[in-house]
Amino acid sequence: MLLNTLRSTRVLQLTLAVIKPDAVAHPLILEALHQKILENDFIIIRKKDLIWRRSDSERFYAEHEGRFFYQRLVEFMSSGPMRAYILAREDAIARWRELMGPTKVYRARYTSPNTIRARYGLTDTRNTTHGSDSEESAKREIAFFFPEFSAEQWLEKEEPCFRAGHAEYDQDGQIHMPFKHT
Ligand code: 3AN
Repeated sequence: MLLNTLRSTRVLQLTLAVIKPDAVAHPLILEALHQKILENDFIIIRKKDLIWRRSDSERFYAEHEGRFFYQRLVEFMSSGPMRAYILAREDAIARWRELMGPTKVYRARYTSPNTIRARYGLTDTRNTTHGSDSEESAKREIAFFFPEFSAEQWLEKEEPCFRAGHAEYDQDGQIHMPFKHT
């Protein structure tokens, strides 16, 4: 099946999206977020369920060390299962961050009530999702969560298929798969 809605003239951008432990703990919220990704025409390139050790959490959030919320953030992010996605789309980074909404949940509820954090976030720390904020951080964060993934290889071998809409959604694996033309 051709994914016509996913056809794009511009090179697809990759981003890292994470569903944090507060949302993964609720299967219905996790499913709603997965559907939200699909409804917004993101292509799911990789998906991984994982649990962080505290040291992973500390490494990932090293830039926030010393901030008043750092300890609670690293504890929370290593407190239970989470889900990471590599997503592709035109303007994937900005679009995913737009869907997430502001970092602070109460601000999100006030200014952007339809965003993910406004709807499902619990507190400024337990705010449901993470998304890369630049191409540089997307590269770094994808490598952090998916060290086996080569963005260069993907760009060369798979991106053109996805961009042309030559892909299908695999219901079992819950990711999109490219298919090659004969
Ligand atoms: P974002 O995730 O929106 O890019 P960052 O990178 O500034 O925001 O913060 C990383 C994470 O740190 C946030 N997702 C949130 O969990 C936590 N955090 C940020 N600011 C606060 C705050 N003022 N109080 C509590 N937790 C915070």
